[in-house]
Amino acid sequence: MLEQRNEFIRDNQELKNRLTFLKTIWNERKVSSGKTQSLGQKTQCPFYAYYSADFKSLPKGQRFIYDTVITNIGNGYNESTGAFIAPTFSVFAFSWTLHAAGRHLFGESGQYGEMGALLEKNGIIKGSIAADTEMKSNQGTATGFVILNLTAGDEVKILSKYDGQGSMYSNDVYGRTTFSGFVINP
Ligand SMILES: [Ca+2]
Repeated sequence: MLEQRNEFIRDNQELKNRLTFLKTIWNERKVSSGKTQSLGQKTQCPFYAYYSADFKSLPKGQRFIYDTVITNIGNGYNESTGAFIAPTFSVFAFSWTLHAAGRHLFGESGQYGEMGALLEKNGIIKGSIAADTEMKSNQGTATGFVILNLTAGDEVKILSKYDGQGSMYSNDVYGRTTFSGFVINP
């Protein structure tokens, strides 16, 4: 009888612990997400941002700042820092693009567009793309895609891999420079 009672108490405590854990997750998601979206949208935290205009290639180590935000449910993406901060723990997919211009768009001379773009999670490289063109009117394009396991607070950003050359496109004729992501399976 005493043993059964102890077992009951243990089971009860375990259930309480699980409930507390689930409440914590639920509250984290409520706090980090907007209040107007449905649960499915909230927990998927989708974002999509792009450069509003063509730009000069960036020097080594400089981060990409995607200034135009189309989608940002959960506010994980910050358009002033260019970084995505995971609002929740989950498996995320990210995609990012580059379009090297075969034209001198900012009065430069010599080399045409060339850049590398690293995707970093908490300062560690998790993805890498590069786009390069050596010829006038030719274009180099690259797209990256990664799947990452993140915990709440992890930072994902895109950085220039080396000193770039020339100009990069971000327009609706030659292609937008974009950064996007979402939770695969909330
Ligand atoms: Ca080159």
